[in-house]
Amino acid sequence: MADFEKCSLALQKGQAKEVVAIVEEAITEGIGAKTILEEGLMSGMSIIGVKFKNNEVYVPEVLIAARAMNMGAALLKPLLMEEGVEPKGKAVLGTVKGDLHDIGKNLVRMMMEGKGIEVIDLGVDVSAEKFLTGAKENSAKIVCCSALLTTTMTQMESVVKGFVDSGMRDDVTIMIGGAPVTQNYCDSIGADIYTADAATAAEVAAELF
Ligand code: B1M
Repeated sequence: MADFEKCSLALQKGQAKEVVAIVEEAITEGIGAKTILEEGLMSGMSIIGVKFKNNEVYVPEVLIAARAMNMGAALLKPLLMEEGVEPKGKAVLGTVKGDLHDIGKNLVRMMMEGKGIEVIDLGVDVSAEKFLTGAKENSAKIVCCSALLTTTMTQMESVVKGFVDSGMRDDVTIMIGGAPVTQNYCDSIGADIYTADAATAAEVAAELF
């Protein structure tokens, strides 16, 4: 039986090989991808978050934990995909300018792809202009912005403004999320939809299509 406690500890130590092995074991045992993600991976990452806040671990440790998390999560991607689903529509996705956090964004991508949505991932540190060009070039109907810092979430307002100024505001639905983001903030900047987690973001996006 895959040991999620061990997986969480390995993730916290950045032992990517160990994390990958336990995730593979859990998949073989037929445990659901969502359970593996939440109990094996995200549990470890939230402990790292608390330790990071309390200065018990520092950026290098967090980076190797994040690498282990991304490697484990990548194995779950095929399980999150619905077999034979035709692409429902296109979304562009990115972490806003000045922000390098990509784990939550990657989860949003995986969950959306799992719902049959084609996701154009613009990466991290994405400027308002890049969101605009990305949406235009790909004729994307949904624009997804992720932010993890209180100092960078304000970039989401620039993204909304960019679409207003270019006359494209009515062509897209702007979805926002990330730890510091709230429904109130979404309302205040004129974005369309706030969701608290990646799975809900994907459900809502699929409904929009
Ligand atoms: Co950063 N960091 N970090 N960090 N980091 C936080 C966010 C912080 C809360 C830690 C803390 O102090 N407790 C804090 C922010 C404080 C604040 O602004 N309020 C912080 C800080 C301060 C910083 C630096 C400034 C530290 C420094 O250098 N002094 C620096 C900034 C760098 C930059 O971006 N310019 C920094 C750097 C880093 C690392 C590079 C070391 C690393 C990132 C590695 C990577 O992403 N590849 C890192 C990490 C890993 C974290 C923590 C520990 C974990 C974040 C994470 O991946 N969580 C984090 C503490 C924490 O969150 N507890 C912290 C797991 C992930 C699944 O959750 O991304 O929230 P999350 O995604 C969730 C939801 O938010 C939602 O779905 C997911 C769940 O399903 N969601 C969406 C996300 N995007 C969405 C979009 C949607 C919908 C839902 O629609 C479009």
